[in-house]
Amino acid sequence: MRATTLATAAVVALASHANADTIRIDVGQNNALAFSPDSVTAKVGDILDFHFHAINHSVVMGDFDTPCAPAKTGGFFSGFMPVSGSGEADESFQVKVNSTDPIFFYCAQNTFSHCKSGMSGVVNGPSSGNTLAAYQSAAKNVKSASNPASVFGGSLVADASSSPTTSAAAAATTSCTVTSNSGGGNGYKRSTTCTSGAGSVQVSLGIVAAFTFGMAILMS
Ligand SMILES: [Cu+2]
Repeated sequence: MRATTLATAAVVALASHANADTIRIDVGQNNALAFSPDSVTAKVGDILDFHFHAINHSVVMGDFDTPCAPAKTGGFFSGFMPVSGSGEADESFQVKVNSTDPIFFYCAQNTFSHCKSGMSGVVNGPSSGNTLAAYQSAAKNVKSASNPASVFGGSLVADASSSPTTSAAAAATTSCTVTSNSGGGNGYKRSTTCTSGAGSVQVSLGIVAAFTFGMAILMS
């Protein structure tokens, strides 16, 4: 009986792996403080693929009970993704779904209070009880959003649909590791090491300086 259950589980795992889908979620598209879509259904093995739009968004996994704060165990954080002008960040953030339990996520940008304003979403959310609507309602009472100290829980992947600002980002399959990540969402420094087959490239985004300058104007 137990062996049968395990065998069945293995078959199910294999089957779901074979049919893994990549689920695109746009972050802040058309200047909306929103994820689009903000409610998705995913199975184990699927990939959540977050694409970041201007000006500076992020995605953090949270817990239903504490809106706009990082999950107490596990989770993920993309880092802040500054984008100047229009278009998308040169990397998307991909998270593998390991469970069909609800996964709440939000943007930790505090300039214009993104999470508080309803910038959150859910994977496999229930239709009643702990719903995304309930999460967003509770988020209105949160003083400010918070974010983990470093990027974790997913992979930054070169985004072919963006307009690359660096030659390294133009590589079709580039795997990147973020080596530093500081700031609470405004001025933001980013240092990414990307490997694109031919070797390792250090990418420094000039966009950061431009963005910080822009935010200084915005904040003054
Ligand atoms: Cu945001």
